[in-house]
Amino acid sequence: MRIGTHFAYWGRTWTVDYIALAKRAKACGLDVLEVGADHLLNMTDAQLEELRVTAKDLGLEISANLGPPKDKDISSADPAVRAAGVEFLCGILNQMVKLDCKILIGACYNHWPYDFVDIDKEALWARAVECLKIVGDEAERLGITIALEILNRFESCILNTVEEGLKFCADIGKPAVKLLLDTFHMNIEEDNIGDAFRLAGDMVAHVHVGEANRKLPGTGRNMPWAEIGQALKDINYKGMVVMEPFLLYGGEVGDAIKVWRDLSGGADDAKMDEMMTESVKFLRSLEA
Ligand SMILES: [Mn+2]
Repeated sequence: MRIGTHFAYWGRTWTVDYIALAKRAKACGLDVLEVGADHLLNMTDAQLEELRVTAKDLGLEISANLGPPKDKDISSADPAVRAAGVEFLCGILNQMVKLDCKILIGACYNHWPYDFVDIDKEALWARAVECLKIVGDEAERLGITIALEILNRFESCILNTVEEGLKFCADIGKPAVKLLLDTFHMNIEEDNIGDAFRLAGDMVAHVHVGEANRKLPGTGRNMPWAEIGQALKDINYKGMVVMEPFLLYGGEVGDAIKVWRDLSGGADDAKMDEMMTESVKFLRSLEA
């Protein structure tokens, strides 16, 4: 099991020093650092190369997590916005090659955080499918997998369940386009989390893990971790298992994730690392 975390665990801003975070992630026992995919567009080739070499030397893999902005939403009714969205996604894929990053994940099919101004689901779905056919071909050409994240009803009106995700991928019909299943969202929308993983089967290209309140895996009592571990074995899942723990109140990260209180227990930097290290051990114990 290759265990990772979203980079924003450690901070309140989306802008970070990835070189420092890569070292910190490795020190916590992590195998994967999930970075902000849109950040790659603002990085120079030299910066991408520095991060690629740093990660390679550390034995750390990089995944790229995207929440597209509204003006680059491929589900938009405006053809110019859709065209900008396709260009944006293809641009990110090409930057990922320079980083030797093989997986783009997230709500790539619309914008995030979604504003729910347009809730014509069928039309949003159809437009996003057409654009993802183009982006899916580019991903395949570059050897990259796109894992579309199934989100809960408060974050998306397109994909809320694995059943919908499978239909969406079938409509796209491109081998590079698969699914991301996230326990936080599944806990809200699926009847049974283990069954949902088994239903998705080999279409699961990426997994996000977190407690129901987005705390670190293993720190709560509600999430059926043993069942989740068994389901991943049942589907012979070999991809990354990436945490998305959001504990810090305030700042642009806390505001976007809607963290309205401190969930860290007043942790300082050292304590944040200690808690991450413990959670990595917990996830590894699920493999046994
Ligand atoms: Mn997620």
